[in-house]
Amino acid sequence: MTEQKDRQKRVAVIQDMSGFGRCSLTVALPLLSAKGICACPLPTAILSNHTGYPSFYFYDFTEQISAYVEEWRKMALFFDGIYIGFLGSEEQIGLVERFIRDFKREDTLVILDPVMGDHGETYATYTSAMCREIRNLVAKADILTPNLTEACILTGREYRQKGWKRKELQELAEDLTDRGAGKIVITGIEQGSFVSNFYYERDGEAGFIRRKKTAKSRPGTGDVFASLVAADSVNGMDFPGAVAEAADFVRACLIESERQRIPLEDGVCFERFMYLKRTCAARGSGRGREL
Ligand code: PXL
Repeated sequence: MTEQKDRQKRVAVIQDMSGFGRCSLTVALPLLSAKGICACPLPTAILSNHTGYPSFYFYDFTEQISAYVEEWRKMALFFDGIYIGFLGSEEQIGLVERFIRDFKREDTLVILDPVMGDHGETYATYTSAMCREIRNLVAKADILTPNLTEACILTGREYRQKGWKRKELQELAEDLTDRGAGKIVITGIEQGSFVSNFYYERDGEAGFIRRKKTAKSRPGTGDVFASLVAADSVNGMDFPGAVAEAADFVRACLIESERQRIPLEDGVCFERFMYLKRTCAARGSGRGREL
């Protein structure tokens, strides 16, 4: 039987559920849904709020994952995308590798946002063993979306906030493709009054998507960015196009969040932009306005 051409896409989203602070699943699920994708969460941890706040409740979901996934296996589910973000334990990395082995079909895209840290520091629940093990997942990723801190951790380079030359970024990206990743976008590179994203496709294009820095950086923007790149890629958009749309969307969210004086740690009010034409599934439907 031939597959219906406009069949709805389905993506497994492997990340934590944080009740407050706009990150991971609470960002990924609505954004993927708005892109017309059926998003299926596989929680890695349950938190009251993200780890950037001074205090948080953290429930590691590792022990539940096998039984949870076994039910999906019984249902013979398949996915057009497997999108991985914040993980809860070192052991989960092996479970994710197994998930990819069991659920990846020939045309399934694996999108890895190697969430580990930002601004040169690792997040509170990430151990050095976890960071080391995440390198194993890089080899399985069709698309990898590290920020500069994470790209440095993955390749064993020293982090610095500023002064990255194109040649260095190209070498960094090549190092990651040598480790097995297909397409890379390194996010949040400060270049004077701009914030750049450097994209690199093995055997393909490379370049900068640069946007004027107009607001302070905030947590969760990496999750918004990766979710849009994941959704657009699964929907068949070219990689530079997906990166550019994500960069525009994050910038609009940052500006609006600052205008509304939302506390920095509460992330970005992406919900305000969900109806916009370029970001919702009904692209070209005539509703909403361009970013
Ligand atoms: O935005 C990345 C992220 C995801 N999930 C949790 C986090 C963070 C960053 O702090 O704490 C729980």
